[in-house]
Amino acid sequence: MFIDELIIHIKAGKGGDGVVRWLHEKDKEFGGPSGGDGGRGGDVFAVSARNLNLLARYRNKKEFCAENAENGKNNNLHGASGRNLEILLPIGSIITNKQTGEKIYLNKEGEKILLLKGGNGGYGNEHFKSSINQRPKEFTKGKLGEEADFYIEVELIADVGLIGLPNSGKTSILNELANTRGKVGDYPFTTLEPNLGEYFGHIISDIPGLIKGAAEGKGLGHKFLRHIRRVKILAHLISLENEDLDEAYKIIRKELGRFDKELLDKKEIIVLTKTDLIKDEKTIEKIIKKMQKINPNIIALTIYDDNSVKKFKDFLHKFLVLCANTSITA
Ligand SMILES: Nc1nc2c(ncn2[C@@H]2O[C@H](COP(=O)(O)OP(=O)(O)O)[C@@H](O)[C@H]2O)c(=O)[nH]1
Ligand SMILES: [Mg+2]
Repeated sequence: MFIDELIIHIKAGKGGDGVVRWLHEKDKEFGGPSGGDGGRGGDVFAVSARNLNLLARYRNKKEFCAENAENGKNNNLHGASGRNLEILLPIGSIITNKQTGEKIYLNKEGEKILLLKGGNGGYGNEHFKSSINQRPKEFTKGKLGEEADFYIEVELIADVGLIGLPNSGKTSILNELANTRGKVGDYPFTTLEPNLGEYFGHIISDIPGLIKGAAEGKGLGHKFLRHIRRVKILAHLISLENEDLDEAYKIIRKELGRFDKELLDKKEIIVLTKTDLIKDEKTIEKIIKKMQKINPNIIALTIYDDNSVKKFKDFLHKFLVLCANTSITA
């Protein structure tokens, strides 16, 4: 199951207490102080990884703790520090500390960001020794580690987002581009989770479940719409099976706009799919001409013809390069 939001409680480790100990020396009735300091409690870090299924791992575990430190020891030995805790989270995670409101974005692979600090260790009685106090009995306790609830949500970060009505061929194209193994089916909602693939260094994301009413929560669309926010360009797929292509296009655009107007400003290409279903080339050309009025960046393909898939790949690659060179960030 794909999980893209979660609340967890995290605690950094407690510092160890300082202790009161005395040296035991031969021939001396009273040895000096020798209580060591407590160790430092473990810190907690978020570490980003390229694995979308990470949140699902934490579904049944809502408490996370770094290790507590050890108390001080005799002979002035410090207690061992607690081990740090690293929580692996997917790239694209937005982590909100619910106590402070602070937000952290994990945008790149391998980022490591401090979430909570472990508590400092307390002082042992050796620390309090001075010329006027040879036998201090003071010590301090270790401090508690920081702790907080965190809301974690994931927004996919991708170069290309494949959108379109169910059955438009999104998963099939992702499979062609990236050799992924998404489920392909001729009934709606085969893809219940977004699939990601890589094509020559570009991350391609298959965004399923967009239907009429998705922005209001119909189907599963609302769950996936937010993943479009951080996609650089949209590849809008329209199957030639649709009797009214214009209408099919508009349904999706309307949902995008309803969810977030800014999604409509993203660079978009139109991909007419399943050209094999129309035998007459001229009809396809006519359709392309007509749809070009909506968006001149248009291409038609069938996954059953390698040549047309290759043309699409080149087209997509060129478009991505063009967007990068004109520094389009939307
Ligand atoms: N005839 C034809 N069928 C296709 C083509 N691409 C995909 N399909 C079929 O259309 C159905 C839906 O495809 P899928 O990739 O699951 O669409 P998605 O719902 O948009 O992800 C599947 O049965 C595919 O085999 C194509 O180019 N031509
Ligand atoms: Mg699909």
